[in-house]
Amino acid sequence: ADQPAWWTRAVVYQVYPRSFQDSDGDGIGDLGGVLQRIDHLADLGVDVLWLSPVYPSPQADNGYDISDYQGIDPLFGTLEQLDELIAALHERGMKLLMDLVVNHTSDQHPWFLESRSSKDSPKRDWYWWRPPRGGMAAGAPGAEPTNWQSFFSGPVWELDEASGEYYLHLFDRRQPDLNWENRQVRHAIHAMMRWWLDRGVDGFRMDVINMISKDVAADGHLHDGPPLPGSSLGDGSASYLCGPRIHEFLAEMHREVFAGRDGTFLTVGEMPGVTVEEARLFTDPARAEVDMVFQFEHVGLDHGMSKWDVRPLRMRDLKASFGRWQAGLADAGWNSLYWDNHDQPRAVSRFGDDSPGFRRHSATCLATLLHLHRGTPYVYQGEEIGMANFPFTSLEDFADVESLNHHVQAVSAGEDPAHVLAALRTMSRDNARTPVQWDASANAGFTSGTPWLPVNPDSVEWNAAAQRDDAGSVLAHYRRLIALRHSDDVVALGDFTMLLPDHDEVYAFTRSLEGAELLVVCNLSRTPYRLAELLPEAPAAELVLGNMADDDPAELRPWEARVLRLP
Ligand code: TEU
Repeated sequence: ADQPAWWTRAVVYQVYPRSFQDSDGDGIGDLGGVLQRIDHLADLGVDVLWLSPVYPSPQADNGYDISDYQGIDPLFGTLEQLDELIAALHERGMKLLMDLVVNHTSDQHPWFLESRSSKDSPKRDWYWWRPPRGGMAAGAPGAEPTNWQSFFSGPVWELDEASGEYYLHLFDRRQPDLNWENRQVRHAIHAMMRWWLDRGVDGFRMDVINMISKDVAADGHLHDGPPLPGSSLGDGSASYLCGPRIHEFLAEMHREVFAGRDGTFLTVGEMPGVTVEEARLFTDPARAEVDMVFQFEHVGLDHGMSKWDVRPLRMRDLKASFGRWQAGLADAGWNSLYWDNHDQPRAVSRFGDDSPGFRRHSATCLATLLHLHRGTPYVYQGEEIGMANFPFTSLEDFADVESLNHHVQAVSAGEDPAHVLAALRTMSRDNARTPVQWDASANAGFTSGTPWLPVNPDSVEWNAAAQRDDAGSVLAHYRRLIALRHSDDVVALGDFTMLLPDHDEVYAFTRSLEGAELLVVCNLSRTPYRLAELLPEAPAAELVLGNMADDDPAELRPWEARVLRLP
């Protein structure tokens, strides 16, 4: 049989550079800061660093709006520093994954400026330009070419007064969508990707890559989506999630960029709304599209009509979702495993219990649950020290474009501002974006200046320095989980079987490979359980890894997690 791919035993660490470490005192993290903290990563034992965008950008969406694909924003440093980072990582046996944001560019990218300059521009067709709806005056309500709602509130169409046409932006209006139907666009992107690989990077995390193919009729028509309740806009996702040419585009990219190249690369497709069936097609090695998907089902389980309509997570839904993904990719395909990233609230606050008595155990319990699944685990900066949501009090505390746009839109639609603020407090992406808490000093060691987002006041107690030499810390637990994946083939490759699918508080499963079997049991609640009553084989099994020092084999305590080896 083929050797299993190297990334089946790898762990990825995500750096959101703006909030990781500042080296020059401007209050914004930078590449110099990543270089200073690189031994934190080596210490943790991670294999891959995924670096969120550092390219030149107006920063309308913190770098996910790129104005030059082949440079580094002076805010973050220089290309030379990026080369240094590649070398420093490689020296330590780690790889660098760049963020590839090619569904859209910044509206300040020269391609867009040129495209916008005239209807006859040779780059006009590089973006999605459309006239107002038949017979309607440009700018009149409803004149937008389709009824689609943007991810960041309002319509996806922005009127360009000069030409009287609209351009498409699935995200902010400063993030126009590229037209992948145009062959020149695809070639330009492939060339850019090859340029980065030649420089020494080890692959790409591909931002919303399942949105690059739009369902467009031969005459250029785009279709309305079903109306959204209580809105004049509609849901256009059927026209842009996993569109008709998506597999063709990704197979072509693989051929043009990766095929035949020496070295070991990693490609991760970030794919909101992807189904298990589609994910299997994207990641079946035989099809040569991408190595793994990064999907969103589990982080949508506490959403109602939208992410701002927050619902309690039901344990059965989580088990059903994770279970379905484990089963669906059991013999072909691969998934990413994550609780946290720069777009999600902090896991210990959202899925765990961040009150003082339970924070450490709930953080390590969630980590154990996740890292013992089949797939490649991702650690988002600060997660490994149990960082929690920020105690936001007013609208002025928020910086994120998604949060600010939502507030404007919801309040103008008549929602109670206090209610909107409460939702932001729970779900805003800014929860993930406060500076990493390195030590107990002022600004937590993140910057000598004024941080662009405030440091969480709990940094006095919750910081990396306080945990580094404490074997009972969250940090030490992450180190052990990462080491276990490296050393134990059952963790990397074993088959997954869900146990107790209907239990509301205890999450349990087995992993098995060629006669070896691990039993994982996690108590996601404050209720203690008699272990023998839940899983009779558990009390006698050998403890491989747990999150409580003074273990009582018979009892599963609040937020306790155990990895056991079955005889
Ligand atoms: O996010 C993809 C995405 O689907 C977003 O809608 C994300 O889920 C949302 O922020 C949650 O409400 C990617 C990036 O990770 C994100 O930071 C960017 O803003 C977005 O693409 C546009 O590039």
